[in-house]
Amino acid sequence: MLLNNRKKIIMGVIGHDIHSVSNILIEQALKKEDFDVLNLGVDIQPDYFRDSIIEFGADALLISSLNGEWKYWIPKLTHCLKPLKTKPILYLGGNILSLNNKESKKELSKLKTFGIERVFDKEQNFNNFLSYLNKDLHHNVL
Ligand code: B12
Repeated sequence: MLLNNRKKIIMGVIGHDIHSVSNILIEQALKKEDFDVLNLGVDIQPDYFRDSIIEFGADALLISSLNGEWKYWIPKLTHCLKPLKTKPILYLGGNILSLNNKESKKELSKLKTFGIERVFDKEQNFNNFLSYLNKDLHHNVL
């Protein structure tokens, strides 16, 4: 069996969210960057993320939420990943933060308590995300 040392990434859209466009685009962009990508697609519940991490092994888990359901699902995901000995770095992107500045600060700090350090809201540049991902995975800065 040939082994490679490409970093492994699992991605999917959490909850009952069926917005698929960004999911497809992000997968294509990551494959060009030479990552091993397992795309679970849309409508993905926490236990499926967990089982995939166990099966595939993952250095990073990219969670998308476009329809606002993340507030319900992220606490459930955190609970579900708790028993894992090695956890991937968690990234959350999509339509995440409120427009209200005060509210969005609260949301960010809440996400930190759930172990999500990297949040990429809708208007953020994708290259910015890729540079964080490369730094996190290749230099273990978190
Ligand atoms: C197309 C669309 C649909 C289609 C989806 C078809 C499909 N196969 O994907 C249909 C009609 C099915 C749909 C349904 C619904 N939708 Co809709 N939809 C949209 C729309 C118009 C475009 C989404 C899109 O494809 N954008 C293009 C992609 C490329 O952009 P993106 O999704 O924003 O993703 C970018 C970033 O967010 C980022 N990103 C995404 N994930 C991640 C992850 C990481 C790690 C990183 C770094 C970046 C990242 O990358 C992308 C490129 O920049 C948006 C409005 C809009 N203009 O955004 C509403 C929108 C997302 N929908 C919305 C809603 C409310 C719904 C429904 C609940 C409506 C209803 N009442 O039924 C349902 C939900 C269905 C469900 N179960 O999820 C809301 C969500 C509001 C919220 N977040 O609170 C929006 C914002 C419309 C609005 N202004 O109200 N929708």
